[in-house]
Amino acid sequence: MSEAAQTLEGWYALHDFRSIDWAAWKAAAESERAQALDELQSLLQVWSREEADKNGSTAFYSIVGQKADYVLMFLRETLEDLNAIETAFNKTSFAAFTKPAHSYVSVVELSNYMAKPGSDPLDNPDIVARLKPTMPKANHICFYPMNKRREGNDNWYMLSMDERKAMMRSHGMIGRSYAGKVKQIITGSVGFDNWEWGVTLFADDALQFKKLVYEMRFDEVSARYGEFGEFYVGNLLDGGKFAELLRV
Ligand code: 76R
Repeated sequence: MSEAAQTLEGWYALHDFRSIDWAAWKAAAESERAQALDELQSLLQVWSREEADKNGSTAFYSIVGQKADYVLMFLRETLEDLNAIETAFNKTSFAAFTKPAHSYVSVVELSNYMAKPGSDPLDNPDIVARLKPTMPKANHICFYPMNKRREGNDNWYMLSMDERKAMMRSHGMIGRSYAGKVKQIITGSVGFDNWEWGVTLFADDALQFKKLVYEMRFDEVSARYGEFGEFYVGNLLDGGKFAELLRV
């Protein structure tokens, strides 16, 4: 058996994609819409206080295209916290104007492929911070799930630790060349959801997603072993922008 990579886990993640029920929204009375928006704004305030207190982080983005209208991505200490957030949202009158579009459950993950031998990663404050990250308020988000292939001769899980390390190093070097332009959060979802990882990227310039993902396709670990699900891309929201978007 090949040696499994050691992973460190941080906050749990829920990507909650919803669509607006525009017919119901437009048919509602002005007062109902105002009430619904108020309830949503209160939750947004609760979530932003949790972020300020470093008890989690929340990202709020519109989604371009028909897969969803918006995503709320939550990072919290436990799966119970994520469940409580979902339930609190579902109890608002705003939720009645939304339809589920997609969701993804995972946990922030760092692997030891690039770790310095002999050191305890948890002594490194940068690593600890990456396990419980405050998500940046970048202009754009990009999310997609992925697997590492295990088919015939292309089976990631049959490779030796050294072979995987060499490939992950090359991957990491490409990634690092986008430092300052793209922020990535890798979340592991083996045992939690349909794919092995969720890839969430943040950037002020959306073209950097295309350039980064394209460049990585030529790198062996993506070219030979990467399998990808659906891509979601969107624009930064806040309570005010969302109210504007919903004005009918
Ligand atoms: O520097 C380090 O210590 C981290 C190095 C690193 C690891 C271990 C790293 C760097 N990644 C790692 C692991 Mn990544 N990453 C992806 C995708 O579209 C594709 O082809 C793949 C989707 C992108 C765009 C991306 C970006 N990475 C992983 C893993 C877990 C693998 C495992 O455990 O087997 C996956 C699934 C994955 C996928 N990667 C980086 C980036 C970027 C931008 C970096 C540099 C980040 C930084 O230095 O802050």
